[in-house]
Amino acid sequence: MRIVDLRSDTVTIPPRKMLETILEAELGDDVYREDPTVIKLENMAAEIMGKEAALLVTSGTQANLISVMAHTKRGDEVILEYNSHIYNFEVGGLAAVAGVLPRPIRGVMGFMNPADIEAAIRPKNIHCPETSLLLVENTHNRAGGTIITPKQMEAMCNVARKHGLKVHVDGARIFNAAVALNVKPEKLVEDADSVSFCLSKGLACPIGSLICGSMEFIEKARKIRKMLGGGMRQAGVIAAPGIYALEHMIDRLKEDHENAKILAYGLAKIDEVEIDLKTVQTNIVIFNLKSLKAEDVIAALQSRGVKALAIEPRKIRMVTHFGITRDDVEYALNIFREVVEILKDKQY
Ligand code: TLP
Repeated sequence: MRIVDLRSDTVTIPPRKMLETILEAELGDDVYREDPTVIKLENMAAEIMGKEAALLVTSGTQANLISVMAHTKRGDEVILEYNSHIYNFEVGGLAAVAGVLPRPIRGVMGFMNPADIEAAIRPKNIHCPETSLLLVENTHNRAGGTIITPKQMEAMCNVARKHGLKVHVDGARIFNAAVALNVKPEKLVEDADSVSFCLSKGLACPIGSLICGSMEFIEKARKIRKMLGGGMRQAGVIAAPGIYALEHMIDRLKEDHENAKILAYGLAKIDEVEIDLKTVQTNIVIFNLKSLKAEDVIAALQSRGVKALAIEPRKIRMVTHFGITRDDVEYALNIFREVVEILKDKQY
């Protein structure tokens, strides 16, 4: 059966050329900082993000957790967006491991109004925790892969800065934002203290994320990574595909964005679907069903080889990526139409 897997860009299979770089990679023990391939990748990442240094870690979740721990002390409060990945889908590591108090505020397409941020910052008072960090997600996954522009970043960071907060960007998909806006990634994080990004999403690597920030911050992060069991030895086997990805896989994200638009416009024509096309800015398509249950639609799609995620009782997420062609999108749309018709018929 033909499979079109739109569950996530995390399902990408690395291209052969990327995997071949592993065999050629010069390796060493990275805990001793002796892996030249890791050092090369970290230097590339730091340069791309306009920061002093970078650190290779195992995953986006680990990158965010380490970053929070490096910026805060236990008992601090951190401000983040209500639907952010860190708050909802990182197993509560923020509270359980970092020991900080999350203070969620509602944003619009991931952007938090500076006035709302300011209102959430605790006063200097003996009764209150200290607010020490603002977390921003770019692109914002649950909002539909929406972009936080440099101007929006500046507005949020200005208020954070005014009150002495640090700013960390969960840039799991920051290259999608940069490519869509046609700006350098560093432009999106110049007002932030740190940024993490994933190699294993749209960039199609098998493993890995990077944290970028000041030398001092990265040294702290390196020690925390070791404490969390994330110190790796011949990690050049992870870094080599990462280098390949930074050199070859960024520009092609455009294709994923085009395919996401085709998918979204196709879905918008289906009566059962309710979609806000403004939110389709990169490679994520999130939409509501008017009367059908998402789990029923997902099951019917799955039995026909099209995979997607039910993210709420009537909400579905589809993500385009390296493994998805325009033809796959057209095929998935046809299957989706067929499934909706069948399920609607059953309703009556
Ligand atoms: N997101 C995954 C799942 O966890 C839902 C996905 O399929 O979208 N930040 C953001 C914005 C993310 O979307 C994700 C992963 C992470 C961090 C965590 O990255 P990993 O999965 O590498 O720990």
